[in-house]
Amino acid sequence: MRYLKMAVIGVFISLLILSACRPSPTPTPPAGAIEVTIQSFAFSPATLTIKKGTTVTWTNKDSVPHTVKGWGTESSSMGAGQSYSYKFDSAGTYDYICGVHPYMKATVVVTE
Ligand SMILES: [Cu+2]
Repeated sequence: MRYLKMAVIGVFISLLILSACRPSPTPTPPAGAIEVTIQSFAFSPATLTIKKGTTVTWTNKDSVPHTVKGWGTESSSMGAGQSYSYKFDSAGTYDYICGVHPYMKATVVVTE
């Protein structure tokens, strides 16, 4: 019985140590996370200025699919309510369009 008791205490202590190592249970949104809305066949805001290292999330609020296409990359097709995120690590001007509707144009300006 003594061994069982010690084993239980050992497991309890291990769990305590493990839980102390885990990040806090309430995840804070990443600093400087920015949202772009796709609605009525337009990106809003059309020009966005952010600091480098910022993640931008596009969310499609139209019922038709859109993409984010530019700087040599393209998101997969976003259906209604779907999102796409991209982290801008380098300063510069990033022009982009929707691959499905190339007349949809917008820009992300990334500063140092
Ligand atoms: Cu589109």
